[in-house]
Amino acid sequence: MSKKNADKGASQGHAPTNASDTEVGAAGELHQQAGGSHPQLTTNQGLPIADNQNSLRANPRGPTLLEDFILREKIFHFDHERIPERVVHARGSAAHGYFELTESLGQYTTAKILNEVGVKTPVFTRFSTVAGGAGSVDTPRDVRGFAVKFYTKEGNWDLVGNNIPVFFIQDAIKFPDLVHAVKMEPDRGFPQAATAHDTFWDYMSVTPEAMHMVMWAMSDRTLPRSLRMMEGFGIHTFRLLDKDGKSTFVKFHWRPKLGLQSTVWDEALKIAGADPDFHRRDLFDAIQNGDFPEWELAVQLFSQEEADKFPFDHLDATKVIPEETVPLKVIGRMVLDRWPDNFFAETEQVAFCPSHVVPGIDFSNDPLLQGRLFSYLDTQLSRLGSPNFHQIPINAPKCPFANHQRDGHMQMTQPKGRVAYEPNTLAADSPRETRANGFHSAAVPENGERGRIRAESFADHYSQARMFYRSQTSHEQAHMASALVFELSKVETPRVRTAMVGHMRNIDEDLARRVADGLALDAMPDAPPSPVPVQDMPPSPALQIIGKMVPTLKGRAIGILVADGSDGEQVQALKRAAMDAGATVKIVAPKIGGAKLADGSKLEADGQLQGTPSVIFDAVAIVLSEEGAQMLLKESAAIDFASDAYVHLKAIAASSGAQALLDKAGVIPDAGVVAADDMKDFIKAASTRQWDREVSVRILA
Ligand code: HDE
Repeated sequence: MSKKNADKGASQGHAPTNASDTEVGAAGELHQQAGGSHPQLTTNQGLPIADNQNSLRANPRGPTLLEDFILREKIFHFDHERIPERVVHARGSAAHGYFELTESLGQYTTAKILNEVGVKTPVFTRFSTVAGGAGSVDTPRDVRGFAVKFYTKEGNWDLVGNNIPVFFIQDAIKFPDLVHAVKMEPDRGFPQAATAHDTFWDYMSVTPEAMHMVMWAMSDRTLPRSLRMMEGFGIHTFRLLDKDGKSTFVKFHWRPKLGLQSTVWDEALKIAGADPDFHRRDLFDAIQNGDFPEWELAVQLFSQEEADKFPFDHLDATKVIPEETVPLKVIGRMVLDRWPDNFFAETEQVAFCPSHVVPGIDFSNDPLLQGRLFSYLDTQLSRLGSPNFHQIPINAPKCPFANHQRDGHMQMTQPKGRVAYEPNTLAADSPRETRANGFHSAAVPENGERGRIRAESFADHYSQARMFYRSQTSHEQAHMASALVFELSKVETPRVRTAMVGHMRNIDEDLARRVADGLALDAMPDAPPSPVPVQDMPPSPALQIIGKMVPTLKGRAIGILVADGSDGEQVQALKRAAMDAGATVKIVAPKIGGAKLADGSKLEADGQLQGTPSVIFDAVAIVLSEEGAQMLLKESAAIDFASDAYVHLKAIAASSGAQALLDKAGVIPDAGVVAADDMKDFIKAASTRQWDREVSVRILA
């Protein structure tokens, strides 16, 4: 038990025992105890437990007795430890922190959190993948959830967004179909956490409104290097309301301080094997090291009159409002500075609901958002088991809250008095509605015909998909085409493959040709008719990743491979230069105990070579003597270390002794392959990826 937890236990009022550090139990087991005073182990009723190792038996080798209530209580509780995982976004990692407003939106909204500059509001932020189960890996090709709970003075505000600013569908009624299509196929129970299968692409092929999001999903946005290097988006248009009830439309954007960065697909696949918890560990390590992840919060503000002039509908969640049309205004920052004490109590039990807003923030008529307003509250009941889930500490507002709702499973409060209704004349101190500062919905006129209708302004499914594709760098376009080829190559039904290529023709003929070629289609399929002409919108370079990557070593990790005979001074110089530039550094050696350096000293390793491949680093240094390199030629993990770093477009610094290993790994000198004593070049090359190398290591579509 850590000192911190031991202190907590002691403060719960248990009398400490005088346990020695090692005790011998009746059956001869050794009971190792951490130093310090231990609180008494008890049942859930507070009964001190004398023996936690042996159940109650009829005789030493006889049957266990039903009477053993201590055994039964322990096993009973264990049997019920799991709760249903989230139906989507089951796999997630979260952290505490704060939001600080830097620029007031007082002109547009009464929401205190958007008025009080400099005030720090506590937040809890959960990042997630969408399709996989709670135990799935961190790095599939998938959208990432980006959900922030602000514990404001006026109640909890949940901004439940994603790392992509658009969505697959325009209406919530399609969501169960979409999710059923992407999840593992129901008859066979696979694939886990993957879009590369028939049902997903079949559904896409008959859902033209998804095409813009398909482009984003096939881009490097779905392969984030770190949760700290992703943008976040509220997606929908929301409203801000001022004190007179005047409303302004708003879109919310999170922008990471470390800039955007992604992995390459082959790397993401290999990370999944090397470290299934890659993103969770990265977030944990950063926070534990005091390297607190940070994002800017920015808004796009626009009026109804401006919205009316957009060549798309601002209520359609499959559309972005280009930054070039409505610029981003930075209004604050979020810093995550504390890892949860307990994963289940906080990260698993946190319940986000887009319907959690505060006075001064309201919804738009986006039909996707409107459906979400029901779904999240509803799903928490099956997940958390009680309408009182708001009382779980991670979900409870940090401001006072009071009403006349009563009872229900797992009610934790004990309301006093005879009055549980409002209005009343009996209880002078009972909670009352307050018009002045209470929540008001936007008073907007509604007219038109009732019906199951999709507005005509929602009919353009291809123009923004085209804009997104054409806004990318040539490297990113090649990644998108290759991703489509990979995904559709996993599809067994030829019709689905060709139908998707047909949709691509409406987006970009060159893209369609590249994908058709990658699939070896005999003929170009027809493009499906588009209900409206596809427009050539001006490109938006803000939609790139490579364009937005910050060349820095901050938040990045460097691995230095050493073996017996390595030059210690060279290793230390590289380590210092990388750390000075903000990187974390790990020494990797064939044995965890370390390597015996050229000067006879020993250098301890942070990771053993076979379990610490280069895929978990952003750049590597290989510091070997000639003998060391000869020895490692027989170790495939060493060859992979060099060749993976090379094909994943990472900088490699190498000692002259390492040449034999580089040769065997197929590393060909280029701007990113530098001498180990060339610190400046290494730091520069390590701060980015060697995109130009890609054509020589991979056949892209
Ligand atoms: Fe969600 N979504 N969603 N979603 N969503 C859930 O709520 C739903 C959508 C998002 O870390 C569920 O608590 C519907 C868009 C995040 O706990 C569920 C529709 C966006 C998370 C649900 C959408 C999101 C969820 C499952 C279509 C980006 C994880 C568990 C109308 C703006 C939150 C839960 C966390 C989770 C429903 C579409 C983001 C079932 C019906 C669009 C980040 O209620």
